[in-house]
Amino acid sequence: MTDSPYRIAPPGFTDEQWETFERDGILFFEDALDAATIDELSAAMDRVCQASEKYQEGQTFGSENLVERDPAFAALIDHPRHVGYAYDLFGELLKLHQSQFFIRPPGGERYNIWHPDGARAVPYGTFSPNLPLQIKIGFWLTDVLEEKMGNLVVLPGSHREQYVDQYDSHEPIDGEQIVCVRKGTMTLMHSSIWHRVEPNESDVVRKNIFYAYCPAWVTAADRVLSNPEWLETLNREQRIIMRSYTHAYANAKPPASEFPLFLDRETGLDHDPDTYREDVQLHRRKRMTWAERKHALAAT
Ligand SMILES: O=C(O)CCC(=O)C(=O)O
Repeated sequence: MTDSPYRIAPPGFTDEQWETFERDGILFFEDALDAATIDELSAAMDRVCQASEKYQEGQTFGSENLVERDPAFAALIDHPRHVGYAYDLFGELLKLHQSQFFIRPPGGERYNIWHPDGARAVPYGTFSPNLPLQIKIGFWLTDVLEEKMGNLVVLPGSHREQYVDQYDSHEPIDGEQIVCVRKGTMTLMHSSIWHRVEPNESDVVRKNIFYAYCPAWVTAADRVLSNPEWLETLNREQRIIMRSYTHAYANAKPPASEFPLFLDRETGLDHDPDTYREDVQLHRRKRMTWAERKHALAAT
């Protein structure tokens, strides 16, 4: 037990999961969501659809910045089911990059062509060839058990490739994986992995949610600033992870009040021991991420 007001970082990668993530660029967690959670999130999706003037039943529909649209989505910002994985990568500068859902009905248009996520002209991999600058967590709310159900399609291992011949097309690629998942599955994807979407020729509407995370200084995809009144409704960690700064440089150098975001899972500390003199202030200290430590160990 600790009397610290701060939370210990929730669980993240096991060594085996890390090895698979580094090799394939994607992880699958079956039965990550129980039936009640699937129902709760599906109901929140329905509320967002009903509140939108653009929603038309039977048409492909997507919505962004979900977190501000329904409390069920705000609760996912720092949910211990997945946030520890994002913290393992982005550490004390963790930020929510995007929260979005997709509804892909039978025959729906606008299924995506091959692409990686992130910057185009100079992609993330140029700067960070080994560690991701963005990850995307997927929550699958409907069974997608066969091909041609509006599936996500990934090319495992392609997160280190900056060129793919089939870019801008739907052409199949040898080695691609047409993702077939049961509802309740969570996926965790390196955002530089190449992916596309299958047409939906089934009679089932595909529904899923994506939450992407990145370091604070990477620009968000679905907002510039969050509504200050809405931010007040969040807990401390959720509010920090939204990184809604009116002073731009705070994205790189957040205020002292935002440290620690979490305490170290193993030591329970808010800092890395033996790195600086005692008097160096916490918000000015570098803390190693779990993934950084893992790479450092692998290099020795
Ligand atoms: O709908 C999907 O499964 C994937 C959407 C997509 O390509 C993306 O989020 O970048």
